[in-house]
Amino acid sequence: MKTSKSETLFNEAIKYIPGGVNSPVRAFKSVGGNPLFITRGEESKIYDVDGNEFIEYIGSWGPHLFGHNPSFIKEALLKAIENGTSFGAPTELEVKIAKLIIELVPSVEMVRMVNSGTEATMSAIRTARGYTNKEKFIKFEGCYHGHADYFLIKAGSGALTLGIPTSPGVTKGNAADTLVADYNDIDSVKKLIHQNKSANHSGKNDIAAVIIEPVAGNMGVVKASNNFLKELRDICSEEDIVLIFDEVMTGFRVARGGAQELFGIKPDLSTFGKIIGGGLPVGAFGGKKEIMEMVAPRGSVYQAGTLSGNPLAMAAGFAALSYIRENPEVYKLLEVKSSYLEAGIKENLKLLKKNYALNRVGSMSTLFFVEGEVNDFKSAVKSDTALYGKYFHEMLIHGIYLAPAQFEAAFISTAHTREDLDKTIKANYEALSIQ
Ligand code: HOZ
Repeated sequence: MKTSKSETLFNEAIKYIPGGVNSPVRAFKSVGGNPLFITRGEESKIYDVDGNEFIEYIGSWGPHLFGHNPSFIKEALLKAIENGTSFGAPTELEVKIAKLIIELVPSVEMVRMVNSGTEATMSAIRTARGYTNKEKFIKFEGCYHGHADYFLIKAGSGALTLGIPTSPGVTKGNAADTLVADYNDIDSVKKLIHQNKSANHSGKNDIAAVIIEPVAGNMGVVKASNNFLKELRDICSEEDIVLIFDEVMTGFRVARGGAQELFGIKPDLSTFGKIIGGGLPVGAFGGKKEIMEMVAPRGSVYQAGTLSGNPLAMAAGFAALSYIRENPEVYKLLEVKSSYLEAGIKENLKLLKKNYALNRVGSMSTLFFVEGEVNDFKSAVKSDTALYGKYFHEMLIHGIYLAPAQFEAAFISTAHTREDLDKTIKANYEALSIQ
Protein backbone atom coordinates (compact mmCIF):
# COMPACT_ATOMS: atom_id res chain seq x y z
CA MET A 1 0.00 0.00 0.00
CA LYS A 2 1.44 3.37 -1.04
CA THR A 3 1.41 5.96 1.76
CA SER A 4 4.16 8.40 0.77
CA LYS A 5 1.85 11.43 0.38
CA SER A 6 0.28 10.82 3.80
CA GLU A 7 3.76 10.48 5.31
CA THR A 8 4.90 13.77 3.78
CA LEU A 9 1.79 15.52 5.07
CA PHE A 10 2.19 14.05 8.54
CA ASN A 11 5.84 15.15 8.73
CA GLU A 12 4.66 18.64 7.85
CA ALA A 13 1.68 18.50 10.25
CA ILE A 14 3.74 17.62 13.32
CA LYS A 15 5.67 20.86 12.92
CA TYR A 16 2.53 22.97 13.32
CA ILE A 17 -0.12 20.89 15.12
CA PRO A 18 0.53 19.06 18.42
CA GLY A 19 1.16 15.46 17.44
CA GLY A 20 0.18 16.36 13.88
CA VAL A 21 -3.57 15.95 14.51
CA ASN A 22 -6.48 17.88 15.92
CA SER A 23 -7.76 14.99 18.05
CA PRO A 24 -5.41 12.39 19.57
CA VAL A 25 -6.85 8.98 18.62
CA ARG A 26 -6.60 9.63 14.90
CA ALA A 27 -2.78 9.94 15.16
CA PHE A 28 -2.45 6.08 15.10
CA LYS A 29 -0.24 6.31 18.20
CA SER A 30 -1.63 3.21 19.87
CA VAL A 31 -1.48 1.06 16.73
CA GLY A 32 1.81 2.40 15.41
CA GLY A 33 2.58 3.92 12.03
CA ASN A 34 1.44 7.22 10.63
CA PRO A 35 -2.11 8.44 10.08
CA LEU A 36 -3.55 8.49 6.60
CA PHE A 37 -4.74 11.81 5.24
CA ILE A 38 -8.24 11.54 3.86
CA THR A 39 -9.49 13.43 0.82
CA ARG A 40 -13.02 12.18 0.31
CA GLY A 41 -15.79 9.96 1.62
CA GLU A 42 -18.60 8.41 -0.41
CA GLU A 43 -21.12 5.93 1.02
CA SER A 44 -19.20 3.19 2.90
CA LYS A 45 -15.79 4.24 1.58
CA ILE A 46 -13.09 6.79 2.19
CA TYR A 47 -10.15 7.69 -0.03
CA ASP A 48 -6.73 8.98 1.00
CA VAL A 49 -4.21 11.34 -0.59
CA ASP A 50 -2.27 8.39 -2.04
CA GLY A 51 -5.35 7.17 -3.87
CA ASN A 52 -6.09 4.22 -1.53
CA GLU A 53 -9.71 3.21 -1.12
CA PHE A 54 -11.03 1.78 2.15
CA ILE A 55 -14.31 0.31 3.35
CA GLU A 56 -14.47 2.06 6.64
CA TYR A 57 -16.10 1.53 10.02
CA ILE A 58 -15.51 4.83 11.78
CA GLY A 59 -18.09 6.96 10.01
CA SER A 60 -16.52 10.07 11.57
CA TRP A 61 -16.83 8.29 14.94
CA GLY A 62 -20.52 7.66 14.61
CA PRO A 63 -22.50 10.36 12.84
CA HIS A 64 -22.53 8.81 9.39
CA LEU A 65 -25.48 6.52 9.96
CA PHE A 66 -26.24 6.67 6.23
CA GLY A 67 -22.62 6.50 5.07
CA HIS A 68 -20.52 9.38 3.79
CA ASN A 69 -22.04 12.31 1.99
CA PRO A 70 -25.66 11.13 1.51
CA SER A 71 -27.44 13.19 -1.15
CA PHE A 72 -30.24 14.40 1.16
CA ILE A 73 -27.75 15.96 3.61
CA LYS A 74 -25.62 17.42 0.82
CA GLU A 75 -28.72 19.01 -0.75
CA ALA A 76 -29.88 20.46 2.58
CA LEU A 77 -26.45 21.99 3.12
CA LEU A 78 -26.20 23.46 -0.36
CA LYS A 79 -29.64 25.02 0.06
CA ALA A 80 -28.77 26.45 3.49
CA ILE A 81 -25.44 27.92 2.39
CA GLU A 82 -27.24 30.07 -0.18
CA ASN A 83 -28.63 32.09 2.73
CA GLY A 84 -25.45 32.58 4.75
CA THR A 85 -23.29 30.66 7.17
CA SER A 86 -23.95 32.11 10.64
CA PHE A 87 -26.14 34.81 12.16
CA GLY A 88 -25.74 34.54 15.93
CA ALA A 89 -29.50 35.11 16.02
CA PRO A 90 -32.43 32.66 16.15
CA THR A 91 -33.67 30.86 13.03
CA GLU A 92 -36.84 28.88 12.32
CA LEU A 93 -34.84 25.70 11.80
CA GLU A 94 -33.73 25.73 15.46
CA VAL A 95 -37.37 25.52 16.52
CA LYS A 96 -38.03 22.72 14.04
CA ILE A 97 -35.04 20.62 15.12
CA ALA A 98 -35.88 21.09 18.82
CA LYS A 99 -39.43 19.85 18.17
CA LEU A 100 -38.12 16.91 16.20
CA ILE A 101 -35.65 15.84 18.91
CA ILE A 102 -38.43 16.08 21.51
CA GLU A 103 -40.67 13.93 19.31
CA LEU A 104 -38.00 11.26 18.78
CA VAL A 105 -36.72 11.09 22.38
CA PRO A 106 -39.65 11.10 24.82
CA SER A 107 -37.56 11.91 27.93
CA VAL A 108 -36.55 15.21 26.33
CA GLU A 109 -39.05 17.99 26.98
CA MET A 110 -36.70 20.88 26.24
CA VAL A 111 -33.39 20.97 24.45
CA ARG A 112 -30.44 23.33 23.96
CA MET A 113 -28.19 22.98 20.92
CA VAL A 114 -24.41 23.27 21.37
CA ASN A 115 -21.38 22.59 19.14
CA SER A 116 -19.94 19.31 20.40
CA GLY A 117 -20.50 16.39 22.72
CA THR A 118 -18.05 17.90 25.20
CA GLU A 119 -20.10 21.09 25.41
CA ALA A 120 -23.26 19.04 25.84
CA THR A 121 -21.93 16.99 28.76
CA MET A 122 -20.28 19.88 30.59
CA SER A 123 -23.44 21.98 30.22
CA ALA A 124 -25.58 19.08 31.47
CA ILE A 125 -23.42 18.74 34.59
CA ARG A 126 -23.58 22.48 35.25
CA THR A 127 -27.37 22.42 34.85
CA ALA A 128 -27.68 19.46 37.22
CA ARG A 129 -25.53 21.30 39.76
CA GLY A 130 -27.64 24.44 39.44
CA TYR A 131 -30.85 22.45 39.77
CA THR A 132 -29.85 20.39 42.79
CA ASN A 133 -27.62 22.99 44.41
CA LYS A 134 -25.09 20.18 44.91
CA GLU A 135 -21.51 19.97 43.62
CA LYS A 136 -20.17 16.47 43.13
CA PHE A 137 -21.06 13.94 40.46
CA ILE A 138 -20.50 10.27 39.76
CA LYS A 139 -19.02 8.95 36.53
CA PHE A 140 -17.92 5.42 35.64
CA GLU A 141 -14.41 4.18 35.06
CA GLY A 142 -13.72 3.88 31.32
CA CYS A 143 -16.62 6.12 30.28
CA TYR A 144 -15.64 9.18 28.28
CA HIS A 145 -17.74 12.33 28.35
CA GLY A 146 -15.53 14.72 26.42
CA HIS A 147 -12.55 16.64 27.64
CA ALA A 148 -13.84 19.06 30.29
CA ASP A 149 -11.40 18.96 33.24
CA TYR A 150 -13.62 17.12 35.70
CA PHE A 151 -14.44 14.36 33.17
CA LEU A 152 -10.80 13.46 32.59
CA ILE A 153 -10.65 11.26 35.64
CA LYS A 154 -10.29 7.57 34.77
CA ALA A 155 -11.66 8.45 31.34
CA GLY A 156 -11.95 6.22 28.28
CA SER A 157 -11.33 6.82 24.56
CA GLY A 158 -8.08 8.60 23.63
CA ALA A 159 -7.26 9.36 27.25
CA LEU A 160 -7.28 5.63 28.02
CA THR A 161 -5.57 4.63 24.79
CA LEU A 162 -2.71 7.06 25.35
CA GLY A 163 -2.31 6.05 28.99
CA ILE A 164 -3.50 9.37 30.43
CA PRO A 165 -6.98 8.51 31.76
CA THR A 166 -6.50 11.20 34.40
CA SER A 167 -4.92 14.09 32.57
CA PRO A 168 -2.25 16.49 33.81
CA GLY A 169 -3.75 19.96 33.93
CA VAL A 170 -6.81 18.79 35.85
CA THR A 171 -6.75 20.54 39.23
CA LYS A 172 -7.07 18.67 42.52
CA GLY A 173 -10.20 20.73 43.18
CA ASN A 174 -11.80 19.55 39.95
CA ALA A 175 -10.79 15.95 40.55
CA ALA A 176 -12.22 16.04 44.07
CA ASP A 177 -15.72 16.73 42.73
CA THR A 178 -15.64 13.67 40.47
CA LEU A 179 -16.53 10.39 42.13
CA VAL A 180 -15.73 7.29 40.10
CA ALA A 181 -17.82 4.11 40.23
CA ASP A 182 -17.43 0.78 38.42
CA TYR A 183 -19.50 0.18 35.30
CA ASN A 184 -22.23 -2.44 35.74
CA ASP A 185 -21.61 -2.52 39.49
CA ILE A 186 -24.48 -0.93 41.42
CA ASP A 187 -22.82 -1.60 44.78
CA SER A 188 -19.96 0.70 43.84
CA VAL A 189 -22.52 3.49 43.29
CA LYS A 190 -24.29 2.80 46.59
CA LYS A 191 -20.94 2.83 48.36
CA LEU A 192 -19.98 6.23 46.94
CA ILE A 193 -23.32 7.74 47.95
CA HIS A 194 -23.01 6.27 51.43
CA GLN A 195 -19.43 7.55 51.84
CA ASN A 196 -20.46 10.98 50.60
CA LYS A 197 -23.33 11.19 53.11
CA SER A 198 -21.05 10.16 55.98
CA ALA A 199 -18.44 12.74 54.99
CA ASN A 200 -21.13 15.45 55.03
CA HIS A 201 -22.25 14.56 58.58
CA SER A 202 -25.75 15.61 57.50
CA GLY A 203 -27.18 12.34 56.27
CA LYS A 204 -27.67 14.08 52.92
CA ASN A 205 -25.62 13.53 49.80
CA ASP A 206 -23.81 16.26 47.91
CA ILE A 207 -24.08 14.52 44.54
CA ALA A 208 -25.71 16.54 41.77
CA ALA A 209 -25.60 13.94 39.01
CA VAL A 210 -24.72 10.48 37.84
CA ILE A 211 -23.53 10.51 34.23
CA ILE A 212 -23.20 7.30 32.22
CA GLU A 213 -22.87 6.03 28.67
CA PRO A 214 -25.76 3.50 28.77
CA VAL A 215 -23.87 1.65 26.09
CA ALA A 216 -20.23 2.54 26.59
CA GLY A 217 -18.42 3.19 23.34
CA ASN A 218 -15.23 4.63 24.72
CA MET A 219 -13.70 1.58 26.40
CA GLY A 220 -14.79 -0.31 23.34
CA VAL A 221 -18.46 -1.27 23.21
CA VAL A 222 -19.70 -2.43 26.60
CA LYS A 223 -23.41 -2.68 27.33
CA ALA A 224 -24.83 -1.77 30.70
CA SER A 225 -27.10 -4.48 32.07
CA ASN A 226 -30.81 -3.71 32.28
CA ASN A 227 -30.92 -4.34 36.00
CA PHE A 228 -27.95 -2.13 36.67
CA LEU A 229 -29.53 0.79 34.80
CA LYS A 230 -32.92 0.22 36.45
CA GLU A 231 -31.33 0.29 39.89
CA LEU A 232 -29.35 3.36 38.93
CA ARG A 233 -32.58 5.08 37.87
CA ASP A 234 -34.25 4.17 41.20
CA ILE A 235 -31.31 5.28 43.33
CA CYS A 236 -31.06 8.63 41.53
CA SER A 237 -34.79 9.27 42.08
CA GLU A 238 -34.58 8.29 45.77
CA GLU A 239 -31.49 10.39 46.42
CA ASP A 240 -32.46 13.49 44.39
CA ILE A 241 -29.61 12.96 41.97
CA VAL A 242 -29.99 13.93 38.30
CA LEU A 243 -29.47 10.91 36.06
CA ILE A 244 -27.71 11.89 32.84
CA PHE A 245 -27.47 9.49 29.91
CA ASP A 246 -24.56 10.43 27.68
CA GLU A 247 -25.97 9.43 24.30
CA VAL A 248 -23.42 11.30 22.23
CA MET A 249 -22.57 8.02 20.50
CA THR A 250 -25.75 6.02 21.01
CA GLY A 251 -28.38 8.71 20.40
CA PHE A 252 -30.30 8.05 17.15
CA ARG A 253 -27.80 5.24 16.46
CA VAL A 254 -28.64 2.14 18.52
CA ALA A 255 -32.34 2.94 18.16
CA ARG A 256 -34.40 5.91 17.00
CA GLY A 257 -34.79 7.08 20.60
CA GLY A 258 -31.22 6.07 21.56
CA ALA A 259 -30.12 3.59 24.22
CA GLN A 260 -32.85 4.85 26.57
CA GLU A 261 -35.42 3.45 24.12
CA LEU A 262 -33.62 0.08 24.06
CA PHE A 263 -33.57 -0.13 27.86
CA GLY A 264 -36.94 1.51 28.43
CA ILE A 265 -35.44 3.87 31.00
CA LYS A 266 -35.98 7.62 31.16
CA PRO A 267 -32.99 9.66 32.31
CA ASP A 268 -33.53 13.18 33.66
CA LEU A 269 -31.11 14.69 31.17
CA SER A 270 -29.53 13.37 27.99
CA THR A 271 -26.60 14.55 25.95
CA PHE A 272 -26.30 14.13 22.20
CA GLY A 273 -23.82 14.75 19.42
CA LYS A 274 -22.74 13.07 16.20
CA ILE A 275 -25.87 12.15 14.22
CA ILE A 276 -27.78 15.16 15.50
CA GLY A 277 -25.56 17.30 13.28
CA GLY A 278 -25.61 15.03 10.25
CA GLY A 279 -21.78 15.07 10.33
CA LEU A 280 -21.38 18.76 11.20
CA PRO A 281 -20.11 19.94 14.61
CA VAL A 282 -23.24 19.75 16.76
CA GLY A 283 -24.19 18.57 20.21
CA ALA A 284 -27.26 19.04 22.38
CA PHE A 285 -28.45 18.49 25.90
CA GLY A 286 -32.02 18.19 26.99
CA GLY A 287 -34.43 16.55 29.35
CA LYS A 288 -37.07 17.35 31.93
CA LYS A 289 -38.58 20.79 31.48
CA GLU A 290 -38.24 21.57 35.16
CA ILE A 291 -34.48 21.03 34.96
CA MET A 292 -33.93 22.60 31.53
CA GLU A 293 -35.76 25.73 32.65
CA MET A 294 -32.74 26.37 34.86
CA VAL A 295 -30.72 27.23 31.72
CA ALA A 296 -30.15 30.92 30.83
CA PRO A 297 -31.86 33.09 29.80
CA ARG A 298 -34.95 31.27 31.17
CA GLY A 299 -33.02 30.43 34.34
CA SER A 300 -29.73 31.33 35.95
CA VAL A 301 -27.41 28.50 34.84
CA TYR A 302 -25.24 30.22 32.24
CA GLN A 303 -24.66 28.49 28.92
CA ALA A 304 -23.99 30.18 25.58
CA GLY A 305 -22.33 29.95 22.14
CA THR A 306 -22.20 32.09 19.01
CA LEU A 307 -22.20 29.05 16.74
CA SER A 308 -24.85 27.17 18.73
CA GLY A 309 -27.79 26.44 16.45
CA ASN A 310 -25.65 27.37 13.44
CA PRO A 311 -27.83 27.35 10.30
CA LEU A 312 -25.59 24.96 8.32
CA ALA A 313 -25.32 22.51 11.18
CA MET A 314 -29.07 22.71 11.81
CA ALA A 315 -29.80 22.09 8.13
CA ALA A 316 -27.64 18.94 8.09
CA GLY A 317 -28.99 17.76 11.45
CA PHE A 318 -32.59 18.40 10.52
CA ALA A 319 -32.14 16.49 7.27
CA ALA A 320 -30.61 13.53 9.16
CA LEU A 321 -33.25 13.42 11.87
CA SER A 322 -36.12 13.90 9.41
CA TYR A 323 -34.80 10.99 7.38
CA ILE A 324 -34.79 8.84 10.52
CA ARG A 325 -38.33 9.89 11.37
CA GLU A 326 -39.62 9.16 7.89
CA ASN A 327 -37.68 5.91 7.43
CA PRO A 328 -37.95 3.89 10.67
CA GLU A 329 -36.78 0.82 8.74
CA VAL A 330 -33.25 2.31 8.93
CA TYR A 331 -32.71 0.49 12.23
CA LYS A 332 -33.89 -2.86 10.87
CA LEU A 333 -31.52 -2.47 7.96
CA LEU A 334 -28.65 -1.61 10.29
CA GLU A 335 -29.47 -4.63 12.44
CA VAL A 336 -29.48 -6.98 9.42
CA LYS A 337 -26.10 -5.68 8.25
CA SER A 338 -24.57 -5.61 11.73
CA SER A 339 -25.71 -9.10 12.68
CA TYR A 340 -24.44 -10.44 9.34
CA LEU A 341 -20.98 -9.01 10.03
CA GLU A 342 -21.08 -10.23 13.62
CA ALA A 343 -21.99 -13.78 12.52
CA GLY A 344 -19.16 -13.77 9.94
CA ILE A 345 -16.56 -12.65 12.46
CA LYS A 346 -17.82 -15.11 15.08
CA GLU A 347 -17.54 -17.92 12.54
CA ASN A 348 -13.94 -16.84 11.78
CA LEU A 349 -13.09 -16.81 15.48
CA LYS A 350 -14.53 -20.31 15.81
CA LEU A 351 -12.60 -21.62 12.82
CA LEU A 352 -9.40 -20.07 14.14
CA LYS A 353 -10.08 -21.27 17.69
CA LYS A 354 -9.84 -17.79 19.13
CA ASN A 355 -12.26 -17.00 21.89
CA TYR A 356 -12.07 -13.21 21.67
CA ALA A 357 -14.95 -11.15 23.00
CA LEU A 358 -17.10 -9.54 20.34
CA ASN A 359 -19.52 -7.01 21.83
CA ARG A 360 -22.27 -5.52 19.70
CA VAL A 361 -25.23 -3.28 20.33
CA GLY A 362 -27.05 -2.46 17.09
CA SER A 363 -24.64 -0.93 14.62
CA MET A 364 -21.84 -0.40 17.19
CA SER A 365 -19.38 -3.17 17.97
CA THR A 366 -15.90 -3.95 19.29
CA LEU A 367 -13.75 -7.02 18.85
CA PHE A 368 -11.69 -7.18 22.04
CA PHE A 369 -8.40 -9.06 21.87
CA VAL A 370 -9.07 -10.88 25.10
CA GLU A 371 -10.71 -14.23 25.77
CA GLY A 372 -13.94 -14.36 27.76
CA GLU A 373 -16.52 -11.70 28.46
CA VAL A 374 -15.99 -7.95 28.50
CA ASN A 375 -18.61 -6.19 30.61
CA ASP A 376 -16.71 -3.47 32.44
CA PHE A 377 -13.53 -1.43 32.39
CA LYS A 378 -11.38 -4.05 34.14
CA SER A 379 -12.22 -6.77 31.64
CA ALA A 380 -11.88 -4.35 28.68
CA VAL A 381 -8.35 -3.31 29.58
CA LYS A 382 -7.20 -6.93 29.66
CA SER A 383 -7.23 -6.74 25.86
CA ASP A 384 -3.95 -7.23 24.09
CA THR A 385 -3.57 -3.80 22.50
CA ALA A 386 -0.37 -4.75 20.68
CA LEU A 387 -2.28 -7.56 18.97
CA TYR A 388 -5.03 -5.11 18.09
CA GLY A 389 -2.39 -2.86 16.50
CA LYS A 390 -1.22 -5.73 14.27
CA TYR A 391 -4.80 -6.60 13.39
CA PHE A 392 -5.58 -2.98 12.56
CA HIS A 393 -2.68 -2.71 10.10
CA GLU A 394 -3.45 -6.07 8.51
CA MET A 395 -7.06 -4.96 7.96
CA LEU A 396 -5.81 -1.69 6.46
CA ILE A 397 -3.68 -3.59 3.95
CA HIS A 398 -6.84 -5.52 3.03
CA GLY A 399 -8.65 -2.24 2.40
CA ILE A 400 -10.60 -2.08 5.67
CA TYR A 401 -10.26 1.02 7.83
CA LEU A 402 -11.09 0.47 11.52
CA ALA A 403 -10.64 2.71 14.55
CA PRO A 404 -6.90 3.12 15.20
CA ALA A 405 -7.35 2.09 18.84
CA GLN A 406 -8.72 -0.93 20.67
CA PHE A 407 -10.96 1.05 23.02
CA GLU A 408 -13.32 2.43 20.40
CA ALA A 409 -16.35 1.25 18.47
CA ALA A 410 -16.80 0.13 14.89
CA PHE A 411 -19.84 1.74 13.26
CA ILE A 412 -21.86 0.30 10.40
CA SER A 413 -23.93 2.50 8.10
CA THR A 414 -26.90 1.79 5.88
CA ALA A 415 -24.50 2.34 2.95
CA HIS A 416 -22.40 -0.76 3.76
CA THR A 417 -23.25 -3.31 1.08
CA ARG A 418 -23.28 -7.11 1.32
CA GLU A 419 -20.12 -7.04 -0.81
CA ASP A 420 -18.45 -4.65 1.70
CA LEU A 421 -19.39 -6.91 4.59
CA ASP A 422 -18.17 -10.06 2.81
CA LYS A 423 -14.85 -8.38 2.03
CA THR A 424 -14.57 -7.35 5.68
CA ILE A 425 -15.29 -10.87 6.92
CA LYS A 426 -12.67 -12.30 4.53
CA ALA A 427 -10.12 -9.69 5.61
CA ASN A 428 -10.93 -10.39 9.25
CA TYR A 429 -10.20 -14.10 8.72
CA GLU A 430 -6.86 -13.37 7.07
CA ALA A 431 -5.84 -10.73 9.59
CA LEU A 432 -6.67 -13.02 12.50
CA SER A 433 -4.92 -16.05 10.93
CA ILE A 434 -1.51 -14.47 10.76
CA GLN A 435 -1.43 -13.66 14.47
N1 HOZ B 1 -12.88 10.85 20.87
C1 HOZ B 1 -13.20 10.21 19.65
C2 HOZ B 1 -13.36 8.76 19.81
N2 HOZ B 1 -14.22 8.31 20.83
C3 HOZ B 1 -12.18 10.46 18.58
C4 HOZ B 1 -12.43 11.74 17.90
C5 HOZ B 1 -11.57 11.98 16.66
O1 HOZ B 1 -10.39 11.67 16.63
O2 HOZ B 1 -12.12 12.53 15.75
